[in-house]
Amino acid sequence: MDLKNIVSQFAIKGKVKDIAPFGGGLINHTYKVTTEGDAPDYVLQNVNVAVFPDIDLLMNNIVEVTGHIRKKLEAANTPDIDRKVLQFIPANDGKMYYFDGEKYWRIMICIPDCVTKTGVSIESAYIVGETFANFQAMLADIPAQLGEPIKDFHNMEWRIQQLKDAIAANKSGRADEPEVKEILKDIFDRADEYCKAERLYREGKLPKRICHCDTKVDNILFDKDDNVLCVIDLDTVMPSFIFSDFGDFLRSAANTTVEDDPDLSKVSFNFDIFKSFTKGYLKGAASFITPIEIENLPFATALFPYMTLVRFIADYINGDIYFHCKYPEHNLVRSRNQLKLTKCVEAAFPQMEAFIAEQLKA
Ligand code: GN1
Ligand code: MG
Repeated sequence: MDLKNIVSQFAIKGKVKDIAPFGGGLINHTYKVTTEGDAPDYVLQNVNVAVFPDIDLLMNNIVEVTGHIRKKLEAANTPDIDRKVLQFIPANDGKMYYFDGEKYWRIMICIPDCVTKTGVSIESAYIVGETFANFQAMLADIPAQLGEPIKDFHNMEWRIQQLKDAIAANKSGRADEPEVKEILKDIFDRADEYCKAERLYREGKLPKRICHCDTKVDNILFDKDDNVLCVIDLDTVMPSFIFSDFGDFLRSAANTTVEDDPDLSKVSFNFDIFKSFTKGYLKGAASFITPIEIENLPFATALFPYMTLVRFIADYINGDIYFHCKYPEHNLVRSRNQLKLTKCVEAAFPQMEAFIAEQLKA
């Protein structure tokens, strides 16, 4: 079925002028639907059901989350609400997706006059920290029970197990490459330490809260003046440790280059971004954050480059079946990059701890 035909299955306004590929996500395929005249433009997505097998659970989560956030924004008399929360449009049969016999599709209104970025300024890192903390605070009292669209998504113990399974199966033969073996040694030397959050959770010391779970910089829409409009890519919103949103944001924002830069000399940890983001986050999270969560923010900052490294190298060994790759070594390049970042963040532990202690005194 052609894309125009798919769009016509949804209750959208206006006449379609153009449909073109859009954005750089690694999981779903995304298109921008431009309409004629005053009608809004739309974003059409083909949902990757290999990754999100339960589309009803997924879309139900998203409808609950966007609805709850919209109500909060309305209650606070926030101006320009349509640019501050996503709005999905039902299909003609009332469902929040359309199945064409092969693929699952959904459509949302394209927020006008916004930009995405691959990096943030020191000033905007503060605002983004506050934004993510507010996002968690707004969802703290959502009445609906949200499901896990990807089971154990940010469970480090599970990610280590997946890596072990990938190595045991060694489908691509890549687990035997000398460089891969070296990377694996670095990973397994650290595995116990990085599974700390799951242990604290089992001991009843660490809570789970509703988190976004994919807070990389390119999942935020900014207006032309660098203000945050809203958080997008809500597929992974689910109960998790707050480390998810804190750590995953810094993984992209505090890396001095992109996650797949092959030039490792460009990878380092931008401590000024960490400081500014942490300040904003602590301010926004003051209503809910507990001492054990605060104490582990440096851990969270290292956890996400580490977890993403584990996921990239597992996918490399599995033969590139999960993340879209532009060339055969892409997942290996991403892995090297995230390992370097993990080490840079680890080296900054004493400074991170000192900075947070200072914030608590202030
Ligand atoms: C994927 O879809 P995208 O590109 O926003 C992945 C994240 C990874 C990220 C790495 C559902 O996010 O967990 O951190 O790639 N999303 C899923 O770039 O696996
Ligand atoms: Mg994305």
